[in-house]
Amino acid sequence: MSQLSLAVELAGLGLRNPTMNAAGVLGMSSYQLKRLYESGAGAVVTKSLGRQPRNGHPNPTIVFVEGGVINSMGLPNPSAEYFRDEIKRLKAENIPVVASFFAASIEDFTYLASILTDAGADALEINCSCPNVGREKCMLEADRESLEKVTKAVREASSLPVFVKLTPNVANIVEGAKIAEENGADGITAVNTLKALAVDIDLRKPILSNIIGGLSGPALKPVALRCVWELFENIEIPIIGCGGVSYWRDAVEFLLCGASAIQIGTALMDHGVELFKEVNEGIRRYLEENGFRGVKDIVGLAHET
Ligand code: RRO
Repeated sequence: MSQLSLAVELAGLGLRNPTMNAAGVLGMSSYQLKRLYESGAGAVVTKSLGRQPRNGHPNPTIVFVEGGVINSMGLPNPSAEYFRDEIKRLKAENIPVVASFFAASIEDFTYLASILTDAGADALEINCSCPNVGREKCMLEADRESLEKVTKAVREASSLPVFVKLTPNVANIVEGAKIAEENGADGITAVNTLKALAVDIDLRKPILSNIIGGLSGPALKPVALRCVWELFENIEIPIIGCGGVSYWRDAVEFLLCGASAIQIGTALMDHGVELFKEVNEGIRRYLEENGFRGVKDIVGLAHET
């Protein structure tokens, strides 16, 4: 029996392997999340939850483009209040749960952090990077002051590990990450989707009802890798890589660039939930064949000269 283990630790959160789903993909119920865990995910991430239930934007909210998908779902979710029992169901089965949430005010961020903590979540992921709600002012992406206040407020409201999910839609992703780190974040999830647009030439109109959406999938991967690379060189807290992981090799690329764990989103639509097993087996094979003993051995290795 090999001594090799895929287990990782993220700011005190111990996981059996470094994979999770990305927030928003198959995270709308405990049933879906349980299925992800049973398929091999190391932890599961809820759909981003708000204070009130939301239906999201009218259709079309998703369009397949070359190299990925553009979505403008508009934060549909059943509310954090409703999700409390879903989290409790997952915790009754010892499933590690990362609760993703968003709000439009500091007061709501604080409220959500405390009810999700009380529900039993293992970690919080602050979504301050949704590309699809700018007009409603929940979009904190390039706003340093809000990022500082939100991180600080959530940090004070919860003793759980706090991850801050950042947007790639900024000139310098390190700035936001440093603000989050200085204000108590335990990790950075990099990245959310990249602002994008698709056009229907017959209708001569943008396809999505919201016009602009967020690009995910293979086309996002090189951008996400670049962000993880820059973050690893500039912050101390762990990085969770997200953006275009479709095969085990992609996961290894993220680990080598400095991610301590990875999230898979869009590829679950094409490859199904079996992908977690394939990715974990691929990482294990790679570690074995190259003489490494664990995931930690390769985190950031591509930075070594
Ligand atoms: O629901 C969405 O429109 C959405 C969210 Br909350 C997000 O964080 N990222 C994204 O691409 N879509």
